[in-house]
Amino acid sequence: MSDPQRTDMTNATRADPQDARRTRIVLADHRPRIEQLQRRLFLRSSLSIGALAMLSGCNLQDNDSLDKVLWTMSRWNDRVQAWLFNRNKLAPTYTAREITDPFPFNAFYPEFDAPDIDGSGYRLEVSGLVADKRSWSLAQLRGLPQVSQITRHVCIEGWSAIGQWSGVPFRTFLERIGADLSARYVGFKCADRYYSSLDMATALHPQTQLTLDFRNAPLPARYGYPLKLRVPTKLGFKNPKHIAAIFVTNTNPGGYWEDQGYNWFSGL
Ligand SMILES: Nc1nc2c(c(=O)[nH]1)N[C@H]1C(S)=C(S)[C@@H](COP(=O)(O)O)O[C@H]1N2
Ligand SMILES: [Mo]
Repeated sequence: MSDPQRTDMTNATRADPQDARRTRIVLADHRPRIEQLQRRLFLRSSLSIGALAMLSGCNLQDNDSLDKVLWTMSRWNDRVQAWLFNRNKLAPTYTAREITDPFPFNAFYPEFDAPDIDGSGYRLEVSGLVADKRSWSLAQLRGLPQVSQITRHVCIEGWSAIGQWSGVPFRTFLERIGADLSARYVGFKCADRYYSSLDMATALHPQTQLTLDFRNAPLPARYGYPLKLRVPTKLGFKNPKHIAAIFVTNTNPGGYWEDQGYNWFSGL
């Protein structure tokens, strides 16, 4: 990891030492966020924050403009990641012996607050750019072809764990509902007010799975009952649990963490 203060001050220093000092103070305040964004970029070789400040027309002197620069970086980062994303490259898979037990729980609330959903009355809502907007019961979802994977879940908070998830290949589901596969995004609304979204290429990736089971049994409440999306090519927060509704759209739906500054693409 390069030092953002050192690598990025060159332009600003040449322009005006006063500005450079103010910039350094602001950058120091936001160092973790900048480092998080920078890690996934190629700033070391291609673009400094100084250059980006000029591209985005910000002077990096107050929090508002720093936010603007960070959002500009993050949107540009999304485009680079989408362009680099290899539609056929598979995430590593593991053996049953390697499954992490107990598997960690995570959500924006403690485990005892995980929603308690009645599976018998459950219907998955479908909307947006799809031909067939009928809702789906769990029995109907279990009637679709099922696959299983043992993959690693990676949380941005610094832990990872290997789990086994089974369900419907998400591509199969999207084809079944007549989704417009040339649309840009698939959005997810969850029973706990969480929400997230994926680029269509990731939604169609062979390992992206509409998951009903964890370790060969229905998902327990803490891991997303009755339905979650398993996306082994993305960070954990792009794996929505307790899915209530799925929609296909050309407008980026954002997400719970995505809208608070976490990079939207967040590929692994
Ligand atoms: N509905 C919902 N889905 C969610 C979250 C959440 O708070 N609510 N947290 C996300 C995050 S940050 C992580 S790391 C994983 C955790 O999934 P797990 O409990 O199966 O480990 O769920 C993701 N999906
Ligand atoms: Mo996470």
